[in-house]
Amino acid sequence: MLGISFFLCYDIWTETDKIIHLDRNNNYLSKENGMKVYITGHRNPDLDSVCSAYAYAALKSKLDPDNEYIAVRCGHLSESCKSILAALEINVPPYMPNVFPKVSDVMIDADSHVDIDSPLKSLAGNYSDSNPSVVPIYENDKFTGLMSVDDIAAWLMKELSENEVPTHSPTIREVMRTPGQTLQTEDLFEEAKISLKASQKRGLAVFEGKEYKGFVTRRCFLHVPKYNVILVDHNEPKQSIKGIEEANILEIVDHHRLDAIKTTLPIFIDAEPLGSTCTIVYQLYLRNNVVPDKDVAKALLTGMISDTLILKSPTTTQIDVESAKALAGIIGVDIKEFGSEMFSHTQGLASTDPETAILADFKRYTEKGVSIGIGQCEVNSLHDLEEYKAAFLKALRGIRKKNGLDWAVVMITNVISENSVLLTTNYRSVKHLPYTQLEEGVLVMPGVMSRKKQLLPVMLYTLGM
Ligand SMILES: [Mn+2]
Repeated sequence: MLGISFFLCYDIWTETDKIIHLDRNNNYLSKENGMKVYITGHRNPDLDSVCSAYAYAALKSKLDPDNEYIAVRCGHLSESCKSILAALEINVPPYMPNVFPKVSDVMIDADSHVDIDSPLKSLAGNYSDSNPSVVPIYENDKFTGLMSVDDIAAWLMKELSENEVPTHSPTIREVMRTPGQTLQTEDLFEEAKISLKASQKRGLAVFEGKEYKGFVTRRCFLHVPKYNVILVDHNEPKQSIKGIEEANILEIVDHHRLDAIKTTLPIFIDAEPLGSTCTIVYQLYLRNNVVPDKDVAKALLTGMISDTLILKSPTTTQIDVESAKALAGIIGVDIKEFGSEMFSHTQGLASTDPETAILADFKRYTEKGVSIGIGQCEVNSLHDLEEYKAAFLKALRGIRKKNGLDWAVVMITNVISENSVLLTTNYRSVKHLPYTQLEEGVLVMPGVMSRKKQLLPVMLYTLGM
């Protein structure tokens, strides 16, 4: 399937009747088999990433039923994300670690069952039709190995070296030689290609675990298959699914700064400085006159509420507010109640591993030769801060050291009361921060909710003091 879609893309340059192009609804038109398109958010996926991937896959499937749109996530979810998605009964996109081409993308599924005790000549039909270089052979319906044309030639040459003509018509068992090495469906295309070359065999059998799945021949490796991918909630290749450099990027829908990968073909990009990617996806529903169903609306509102901290973060725009209202209407909920309910499933920080919690959303910046790291954790109450603050400060010092940072901080944001507490390592600029210090390493930041719009600029400013 992937091989086919690769050729279709390639055909843009060669055959106009097989062209894939975008129609006015951004559908990929092809007259051939449907292609598989994977929609993924960034690594360390957050709610906006998984929800926008899910909702956009639903929209694309509706607009373009000829192709298959599959939402995936390229990383593992935090415990908080997991419990929120579970509580809201939102479908979690399956985990897909990479888009490197694999053996499963080029292997041939064998549908014919040739038994090892059948006469060799029973294959005469196969050879007159298609000239297979290998044929999968079974014994009592269990795969035993691949018989290659080399096996037949070797048997024949041995016969001819001893007799004028072959003495008898052999069975496959007599002709077939010992099986060679095998491959796994998940093996990488490039590595499998090298294995096959080195094996001197014409084909290798492919297994998934212990189960026989098909085989590959040298012909399978003539063209590199490419995965088709749509990126949501990110555009930088280093934040994307592994192997993205080798994939076809078909679209980008995002609300971050642009540092995208170079593409071969013109692509659809919707990058807008809105509060969440889910808001952009909702705008795409509107533009295409599609009303999201309740499940999709719930996912979209979840991503929006999560990225904008219940529409309170300074990244929130009027479009986010209006979109959230419309979605809340579809679901039949009150935004504030929905948000509080959602964040009530966030894991309390006292029960988490401090390092994991800080690194779950940790961004690094280098400015004026100073390297800083800022983590952010969202909570719905700061009443239990006493219980975990010492452990968090200790973890923060460890993170600073391990990552060679000059200054490491974590902002713990109460999304309900719209305040944050800043935990910080010892650094000379701490005394210049315009926040009240409660005790060493602990500062209160009333009204501060955004790392990129509020805290980061202040921290960068103090570096020059
Ligand atoms: Mn986002």
